[in-house]
Amino acid sequence: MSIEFTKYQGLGNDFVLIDNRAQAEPVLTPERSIQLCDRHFGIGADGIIFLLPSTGDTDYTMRIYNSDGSEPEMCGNGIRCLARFIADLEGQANATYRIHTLAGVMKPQLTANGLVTVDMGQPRLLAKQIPTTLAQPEFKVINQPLEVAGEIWSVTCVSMGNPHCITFVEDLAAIPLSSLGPQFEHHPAFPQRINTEFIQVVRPDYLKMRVWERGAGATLACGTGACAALVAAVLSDRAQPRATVELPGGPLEIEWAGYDQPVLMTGPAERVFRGKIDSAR
Ligand code: ZDP
Repeated sequence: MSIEFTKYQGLGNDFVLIDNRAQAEPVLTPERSIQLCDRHFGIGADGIIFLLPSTGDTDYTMRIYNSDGSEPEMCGNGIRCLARFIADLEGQANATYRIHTLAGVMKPQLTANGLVTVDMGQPRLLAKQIPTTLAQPEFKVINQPLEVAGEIWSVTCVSMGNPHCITFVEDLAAIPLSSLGPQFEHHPAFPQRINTEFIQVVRPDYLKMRVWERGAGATLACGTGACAALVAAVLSDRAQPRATVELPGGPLEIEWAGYDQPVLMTGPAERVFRGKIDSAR
């Protein structure tokens, strides 16, 4: 079967979007998604995102496969791309959508200046919600020591639906991401594996970040990761409630007014090209 796709990117975090509105299950298998994400043997992407029919009181459902075929609960840059994809399909500007994800309902809004703002819901901070064994299930993990690669790192854990481990560093450029990243990702303290963000606080309203994503490795940007990083920086008095998080692919604006408040993420999402593929190979 031939399937149409559209490629989108948000700050260089790139996704293949599939119009899956006619069916409740993704039309591609995780195995086929791995092939398509390959940058030499496929289309090339950090993940495959499916626009599915609504679930409950929402407009649509989003599901995503990482480039390794695993399925994360949420994807921040991806949901901005999904909102742009829906607007392109439906021909609407400045719309707000309610999207069902495995991490709950997310609310992306296309703004007049061409960006997308997403209400990402509240961060989850308890060890059992991450999940991590770094604290008792009902406790938070803020500035806790974690040994990785023979060094002690001070880490803060935040779930934006998907799990994140944040560590603040003096010199971001000096971090050997590709050797350290996998050791965080597969550390026994994180039973569902982990996305890892290294953050340098330039100013209380300006953070720089590099990320090693669970199931995708070093990417140019991670929306949920930028949200988790701002939450971690606010919790440890390093940042203001509203800050710019600069990723290798560009800046995101993140806002979190504190406990019981949702995290708001604003950034770009752009269509790159369209094409056709076979559902199986
Ligand atoms: O949690 C995970 O396994 C992530 N790799 C999912 C993708 C996150 C993403 N980069 C984001 O922007 O939040 C899409």
